[in-house]
Amino acid sequence: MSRVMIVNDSSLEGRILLDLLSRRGYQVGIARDGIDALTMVKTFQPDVIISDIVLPRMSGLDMVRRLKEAVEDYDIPVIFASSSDAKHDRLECLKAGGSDYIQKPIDHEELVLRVEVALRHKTSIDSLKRREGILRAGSLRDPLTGLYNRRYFDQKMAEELARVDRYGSILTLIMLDIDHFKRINDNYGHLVGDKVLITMAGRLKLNVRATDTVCRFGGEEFAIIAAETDLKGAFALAEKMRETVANEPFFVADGKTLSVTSSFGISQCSRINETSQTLIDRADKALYEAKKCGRNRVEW
Ligand code: GH3
Ligand code: MG
Ligand code: MG
Ligand code: MG
Repeated sequence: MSRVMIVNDSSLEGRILLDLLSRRGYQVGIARDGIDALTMVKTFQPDVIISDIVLPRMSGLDMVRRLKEAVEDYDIPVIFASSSDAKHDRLECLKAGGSDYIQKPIDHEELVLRVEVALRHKTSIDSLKRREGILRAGSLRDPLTGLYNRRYFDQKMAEELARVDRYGSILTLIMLDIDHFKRINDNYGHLVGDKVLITMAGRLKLNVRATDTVCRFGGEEFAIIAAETDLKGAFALAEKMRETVANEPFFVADGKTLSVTSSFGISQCSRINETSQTLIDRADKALYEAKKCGRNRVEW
């Protein structure tokens, strides 16, 4: 079943589109504005997005720009809906990264056809990616979260360490471990645990720069390779992530939320006898300290 995400701040319009598309057999989710949508993309994982342009907090155009920056190989088609019939507005939508444009008031037959076209594109891109092995197990991606996996982490670390050697650049490693994750699984089940991991992955990705690499290191552990970042910068980044995790509840099922915290350990690359393993070991040690000191903390 294909998933359609509607980004619309009018509950009436949202409702009408939801009814229309649900009747056509789509699974439909509604986000109220660009900020909501950025989070929801990670949990709902839409195949196509239908978005207003003018929205509270973050516009539809900014939302797509952010998604393109934050999400590797971004490929979710976005149909913009607007009451403007100005050429300038249509062009802005396409420039921002939208794939299509529909004029309001929305003609239902036209919208359904445009959704079908967008889904055909998405499906062919997905199968192309599968063929390339990007989504296959044994590739460089973790299938649950879509993040890079341990194998990619090892490659990337080797590259970055070579850069440190050659150019004397700075490199830090941040390890993150979800606090008491076993309890989440035990109390709510593995599917909820999985959902927390997916949401976590999304929050981490949306909080790093393009030069940082977020990986699922294993289980409920994540690693962020922060290039050109010193200890102070990495600490600020880890603190920001810690807050993003701890301050906003995680949506796990219809309306149900969970509070989640996480602990962080940081190590900075030295130029002498440093290997991926020595960096991991020091970050792990710091992480252990963070756990020992009460969790929901950053240590280095
Ligand atoms: P701590 O605060 O000390 O880190 O406690 P914890 O419970 O998070 O630590 P522990 O390492 O004992 O537990 C990790 C749990 O993560 C155990 C394992 O079943 C669970 N886990 C690992 N991978 C997955 C996964 O892909 N999905 C789900 N749902 N659970 C997973
Ligand atoms: Mg762990
Ligand atoms: Mg553990
Ligand atoms: Mg843990």
